[in-house]
Amino acid sequence: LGDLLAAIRQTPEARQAELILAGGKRAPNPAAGRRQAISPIDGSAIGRVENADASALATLMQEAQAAAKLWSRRPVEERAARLDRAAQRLEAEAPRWLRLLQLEAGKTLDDAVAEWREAIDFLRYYAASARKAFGAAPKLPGPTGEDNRLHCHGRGVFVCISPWNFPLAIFLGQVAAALVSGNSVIAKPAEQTPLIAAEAVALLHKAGVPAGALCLAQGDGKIGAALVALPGVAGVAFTGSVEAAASINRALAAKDGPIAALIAETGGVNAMIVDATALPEQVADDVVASAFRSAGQRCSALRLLCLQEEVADKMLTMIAGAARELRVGDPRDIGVQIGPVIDADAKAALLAHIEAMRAQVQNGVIEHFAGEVGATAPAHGFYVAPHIFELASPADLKAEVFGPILHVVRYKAAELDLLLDAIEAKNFGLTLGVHSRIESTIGRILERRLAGNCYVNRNMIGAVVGTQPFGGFNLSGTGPKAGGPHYLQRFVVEQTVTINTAAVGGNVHLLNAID
Ligand code: UN1
Repeated sequence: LGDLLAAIRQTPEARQAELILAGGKRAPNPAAGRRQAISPIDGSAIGRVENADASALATLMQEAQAAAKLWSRRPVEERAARLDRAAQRLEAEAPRWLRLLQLEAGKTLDDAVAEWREAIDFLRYYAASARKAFGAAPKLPGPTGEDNRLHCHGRGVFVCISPWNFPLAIFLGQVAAALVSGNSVIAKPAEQTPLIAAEAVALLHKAGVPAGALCLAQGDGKIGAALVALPGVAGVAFTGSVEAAASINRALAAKDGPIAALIAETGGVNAMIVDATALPEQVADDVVASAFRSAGQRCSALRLLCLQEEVADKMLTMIAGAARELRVGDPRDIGVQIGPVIDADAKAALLAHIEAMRAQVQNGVIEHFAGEVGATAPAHGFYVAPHIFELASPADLKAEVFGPILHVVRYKAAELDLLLDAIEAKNFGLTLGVHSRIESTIGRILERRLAGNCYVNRNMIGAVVGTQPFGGFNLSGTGPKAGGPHYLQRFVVEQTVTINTAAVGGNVHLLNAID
């Protein structure tokens, strides 16, 4: 770890300056935009970052546009091969990526491994998808004497704005999808995880992605907003809060010129419904994993547990018992299951929520479980212990609480439809869990189409690329699903070419060769 720390301390500033330079321009006054990268494990500085200069973004866009013209004309195979090369390198360099994920994002080793694996999967999956979808354009049915084909081309410049909770996998997933589809990218990673982003960009550059085709603009939401507002943005891929997605949507709509594509993945107030036939041990395991793993910092995480009243007390006792076993502390300690939340603001907001819940006893709120931060947790880290609060009604949970705090409601079997109405009324639609051994109940719940990812009799996190395409609808996002067969389609424009072969038959092959 010492070596890694030394390496990180040396490189980010230089690399960031280099990356901004590669994008066209170095900030005229670098000191103004310089800041420290902080580890949530102990609040220490682990690197320095140079923020993008808002006044240089127009130049960055010009560079990215120029690069897009060349990059989009490279054969699909060449673009895909660069993703595969990056995947290979990422796989070979496991220790340093895992340590970086632990250090900058506060991940446990389990979570770091899962994310690193997911990042590799995204690179390979999108490379394979692009070969399949954008390789040779097959001849479409039509009259003789005519050649009809559908070609796909990159849209131009994509702005990719990614979150801190999957700083490697979601960052690389968005960027890889945009690149392999023939776009150039300006990436704006979360301000909490700049080092991982800078390293991921370097990985792709080393794998042969041209510097101008992938530019990095570090900074906070203001830089993101400035990027989105630039003329020339052909598309935005965004993962983060509902509020930020709405403001990006408004900003894109307010611009003159071509309509940009928006792919937004946001949050959810994700429910799990547990009926009286569910297996209690399994429920306890799955609830604890879904609500508390990754310190609850997944958009897929369980937020609202709905227990059929006959089994509620027993289930709560078992869940609290399982939660009591969780150790909260330094995620590098292999015996710890819950690491820190991402920063001081997140910790303060979660602690405020816990206090607000405790102040609502008169509204029927019951505190069923309050965990403790382990005695060995580093003093200046951002640790929040898991908590379980029962609410009087599902309507009492108004918004996504992004941390290890679980809310519970009881329901009567005869009022299942009312419960489903209440979940639907929240207007989210990301993940849903069901625990039941009655097929008709499962069917009745699934039939309501309450979420983009539904999990039956298992936990509700950790969607696998290519196996469980991930993403929601309504307030939870636009689709298409990440790691799914339709994702890349949103990154391209389609062009139908019809050729009268009697006149220029010889050109058909040439056209097909152009990507
Ligand atoms: C997110 O937390 O922003 O299924 C989305 C899962 C992950 C969630 C990623 N793919 O748990």
